[in-house]
Amino acid sequence: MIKKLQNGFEYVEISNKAAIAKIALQGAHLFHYERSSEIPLLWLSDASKFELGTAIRGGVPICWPSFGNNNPKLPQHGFARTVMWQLGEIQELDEDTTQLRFSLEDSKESRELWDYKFLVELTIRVGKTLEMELKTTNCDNVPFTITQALHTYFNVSAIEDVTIEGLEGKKYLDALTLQHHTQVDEIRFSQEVDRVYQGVEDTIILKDANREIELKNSGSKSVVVWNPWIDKCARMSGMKPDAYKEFVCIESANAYEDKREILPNKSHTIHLSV
Ligand code: TA6
Repeated sequence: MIKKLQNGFEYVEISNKAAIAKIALQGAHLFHYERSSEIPLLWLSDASKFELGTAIRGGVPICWPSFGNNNPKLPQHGFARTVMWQLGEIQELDEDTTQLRFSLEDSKESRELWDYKFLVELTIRVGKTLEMELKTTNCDNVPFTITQALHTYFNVSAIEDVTIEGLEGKKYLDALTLQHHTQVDEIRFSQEVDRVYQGVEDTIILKDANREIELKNSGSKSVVVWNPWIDKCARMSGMKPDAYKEFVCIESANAYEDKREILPNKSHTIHLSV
């Protein structure tokens, strides 16, 4: 079940009647999910590196214990996506659904960056639906606060044909201008978009030229919508210059004011079903 690339990079490959998936042990990073007789749901850069210590460009990077770069002691989007996770149980729940569990605990290295004891568990169910549950448990004797995101890159046929519905009326921070706005209509793309929506509880619909994708989140009231467009895409690592045409990120998050304080021996779970 565990495969290795020539450079030793390890991943798990899952195949059942409903779907196939590939998950790297580094970052418990789901980088491929494809339902039977459909095109892949997740986008993966063909310029992405599969090297230890470098986040894969695409799929679902786990941003944890921080989203963005608000904590100067931590790398952008935290350290969870570039460290090795433990692969736990793999269960065939039925012929259409495989469940995998990954875990990450604090270490001497992690405590030098973020001085708390923790257990993070990722459960992925691969089937006709993709489900991801990211559970953080505070194993320390003091409270800690996290921000996090399932930073999902969705494969689209052409970004200019994409609309995102379900965020109408929601307030958002424009990360490019640091201004706050309210979303009026569905979201369309004709320039760089980097927005953190708050108060989100509804289903989000990604409409592409040839399919509609419904996202349902729980444990999360913030959603990040991002496409780098031309100039930022040209500056991004692991991306070819025209990659911006092929994906949009809709990220199930606890970001900015949706940060979560977790008390000792308590947990918080963010859940995505798509
Ligand atoms: O989620 C949007 C964002 O914060 C963008 O600002 C952009 O930086 C993107 O994440 C990718 O970040 P990364 O660290 O993966 O290059």
